[in-house]
Amino acid sequence: MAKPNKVIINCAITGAIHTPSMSPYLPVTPEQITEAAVGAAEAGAAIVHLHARHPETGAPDQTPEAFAKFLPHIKQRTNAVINLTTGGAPTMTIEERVRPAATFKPELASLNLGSMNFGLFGMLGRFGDKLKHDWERTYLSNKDIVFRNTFGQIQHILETCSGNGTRFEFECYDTAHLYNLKHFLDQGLVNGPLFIQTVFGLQGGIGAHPEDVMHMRRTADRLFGDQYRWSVLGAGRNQMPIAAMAAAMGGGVRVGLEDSIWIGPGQLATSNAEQVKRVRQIVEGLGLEVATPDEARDMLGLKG
Ligand code: KMH
Ligand code: ZN
Repeated sequence: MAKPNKVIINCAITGAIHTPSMSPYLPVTPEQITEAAVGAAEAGAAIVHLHARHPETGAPDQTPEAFAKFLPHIKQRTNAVINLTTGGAPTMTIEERVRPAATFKPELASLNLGSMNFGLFGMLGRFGDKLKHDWERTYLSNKDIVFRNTFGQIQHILETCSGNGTRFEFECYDTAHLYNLKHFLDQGLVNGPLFIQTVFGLQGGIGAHPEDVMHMRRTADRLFGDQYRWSVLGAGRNQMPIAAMAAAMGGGVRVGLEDSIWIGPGQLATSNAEQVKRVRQIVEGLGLEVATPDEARDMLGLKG
């Protein structure tokens, strides 16, 4: 892994996993997404990872028009690095998924490094009787979701976005995904510094045990040496423990309501900023410094 530096906080504002009935604090409208992103940046997030949603139903919406309703406002009000999803929702086609990044040419876009089962139904037990919209029940009941990210699809996203100067948050949900990324490095389709987001605790991906974290880290070290920047994302209750572990080992951290709607056991986070402040306390409590957006740009080789 590249030399430890300041800690990059990345905040994933709303995503496509949680649904509006689960938390009244999940940003859904363009105004809510804007305020949440600005609040996260003011609290210390150097990067904001963005999805869009339908303003009335809260369903994931990957149309460039939906992103256009908040992107200019976030850019105007913060210096945070804009990171657009190419994952969208696991039910979307690859062509739908790539359109926002292809249209807006952001500094960063997510790129998912392999196909996997995607167990959204794990949340039904807790929220089933609280779901207000039909689409939420259909979405969360589906036990057959495969999040498709074939080699051809990954290459398509790389080729579509790289020419725009967009670099990537490489999302790796298991060790095989690190090897897939190595394949693209060997092919010359990606180059360092790679920003590797290792994802823990999603049903269908690697678990969230400290041994899992260590295994991903060791594998990435062996495959990429000093050509990468490591970051972690722990789903749900794993968010803060895994962030603390990675920060202590020189990694970056991702928080945000996309990945967890919680701030403590049984306690909903009331904003993205609340999670950013919490992780910032952890980072600074370890005697580490949080990176500014420009420091993050420098560390990740972004176009600025
Ligand atoms: N929701 C995260 C676990 C993407 O946007 O490309 C994965 C994610 C996918 O952020
Ligand atoms: Zn995302």
